[in-house]
Amino acid sequence: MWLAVVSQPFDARSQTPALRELDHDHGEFWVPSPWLFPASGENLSAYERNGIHLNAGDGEFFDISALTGADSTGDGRSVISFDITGDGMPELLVRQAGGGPLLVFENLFPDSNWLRVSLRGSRSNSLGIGSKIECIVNGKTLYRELYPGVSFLSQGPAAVNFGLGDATMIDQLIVRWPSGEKQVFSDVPVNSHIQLTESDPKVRTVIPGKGVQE
Ligand SMILES: [Ca+2]
Repeated sequence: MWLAVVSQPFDARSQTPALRELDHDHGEFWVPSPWLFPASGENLSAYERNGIHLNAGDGEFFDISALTGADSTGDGRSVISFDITGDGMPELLVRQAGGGPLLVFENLFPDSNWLRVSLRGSRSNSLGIGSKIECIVNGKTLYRELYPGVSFLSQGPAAVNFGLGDATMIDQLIVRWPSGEKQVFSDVPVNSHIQLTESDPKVRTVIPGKGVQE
């Protein structure tokens, strides 16, 4: 397949005609301006389907693309996770160049216990970006790294989520800050959004609409 799309013209109204006759039988197409692309119905990835895999937790991953309906043929460009519904289970937001500008996949997995962690640096950067967080629960260690800018032209919240299954207690939460400081927290409530501050042993909770509780 051959294609061409004019990139970043100085005038958004400008259009460039096709440079030669197109071979539509072999999938060639021409979009005269990038601003017209979403409405053109064309597809840069040749209708390749998006994929999503479920971590079984034992080293295996299951392809649940079709099962979840996430196998869109749109030109996916970025994906972030964020709990829109406020139940602790993160949704997926997929931004596409074609096939619909934005898809939101609500998390309908069975209810599970969870923990959301946001950070405030004192010696490190203010949002703790770059921190490594370990959550030890039921003898298993879950790893997260706080990097909200994870996808093309998109950014998720500066927080990490842990799915805890049926565990009602966290054995330990370990934060390794970019400054090199390591903190260990042992009294962490489940099913809550907590905020941890560098060099401060206090675990604060974040209540939607009310902010950080001391
Ligand atoms: Ca949710």
